[in-house]
Amino acid sequence: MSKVFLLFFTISTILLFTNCHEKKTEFSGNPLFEEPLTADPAVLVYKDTLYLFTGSDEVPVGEDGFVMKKWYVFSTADMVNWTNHGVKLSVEDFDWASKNAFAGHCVENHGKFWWYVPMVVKDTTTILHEGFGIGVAVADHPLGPYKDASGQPIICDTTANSIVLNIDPAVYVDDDGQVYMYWGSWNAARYVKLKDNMIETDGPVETVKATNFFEAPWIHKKDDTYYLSYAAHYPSTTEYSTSKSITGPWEYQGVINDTIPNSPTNHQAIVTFKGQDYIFYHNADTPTGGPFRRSVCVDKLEYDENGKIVKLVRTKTGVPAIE
Ligand code: FUB
Repeated sequence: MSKVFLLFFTISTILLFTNCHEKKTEFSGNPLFEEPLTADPAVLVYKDTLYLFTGSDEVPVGEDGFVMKKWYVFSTADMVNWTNHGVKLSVEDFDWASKNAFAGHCVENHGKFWWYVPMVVKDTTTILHEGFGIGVAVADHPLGPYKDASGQPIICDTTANSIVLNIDPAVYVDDDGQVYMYWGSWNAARYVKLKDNMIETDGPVETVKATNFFEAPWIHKKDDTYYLSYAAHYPSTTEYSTSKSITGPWEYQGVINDTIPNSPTNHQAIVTFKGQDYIFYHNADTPTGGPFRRSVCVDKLEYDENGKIVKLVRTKTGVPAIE
C-alpha cells in the first residue's frame, strides 16, 4: 500500500467517524410560527413545560390598524417542538368588553392561573380616554378552560391615577405573596397592589418612573434584583431598569433589543426555563408580515458577570433544543 493511499484511507476514516458522531442540533427558528400570526408574548413555566400566551393580528394583508379579537396558548418542553393549543380566550369571553384583545399576561397563584388582559369596555359612560379596561380570567390549568374572574375591569379610565391608555398588564407575585400589577402605555407606567383574591386592587394606583418608558412592562427577578423591562420610545426598543425593591426606585440600565424592522411595536417577555434564560419578542418577518401582522420569536438572553443584560443579537435560527 503506498504512503499516499494510506494517508487518504486514514483521513477518510477519521472524517467518516467524525460525521457519524456529529450531533445535529435542532433550532426553533424565528419567527416561531408562520400561522397563526402571534404578537405580544407572555410566558409561564409550569411543571416541565413552558407556556406561551399571545395575541393575534387579524388585519387583512394591505390594511392598517390593530384587529385583535383573541389570545392563543402554545407550549413546549424543549423550545423547538411547539404545540398550538388554539384560542383559549377571546373578547367574547368578557361580557363587559367590546374589542381590542391587546397584550395580556398569565401568572400562577394559589394553584390557579390568572390571565390579565386589556380590552375596550362596552360601557361608554366609563370611557374618559381610550376606553381600555384590564380584566382577568381564571383557570385550573394553563390550558384552561378560562372564565372571567371578576365580571368587570379591575382598572379602567375612571380608576383614580389611571392613564390614557390602560393596557399591557404585567403581574408579579412577590416572594412574600404580595401581588403587584404593573401596566402602561404612551409613556406612562403604573402599578397597583392586588388583593389575595387576584381580582381587586388593594390600595392606590402608584406612578412608576422608568427612563424612556413607552409601554409593555415586564417584571422578573434574578438573585436579589428586580428587572423592569419595557418598550421604550416609539418606534420602540426594549430597555430596562433595575431595583432592589419591586416598587422601585428604578435605575436605568440600557437597551436590550433594538427597534424591529417594519414593526414600531416591540414587546418582550423574559423567562428562565430548564436553567436557560430566554427573551421572547415579536417581529414582522413572516411572508405577509407588517406593523399590524406580527409574529413571536425567541432568543437566548445573556447576563454579564455584574447581572447586566447583554444586548440582544436577534437570530433567524432561534434557540437550540434543550432536554
Ligand atoms: O398588540 C397591541 C399593542 O401593541 C400591545 O398591547 C402593545 O404592547 C403593542 O405591542
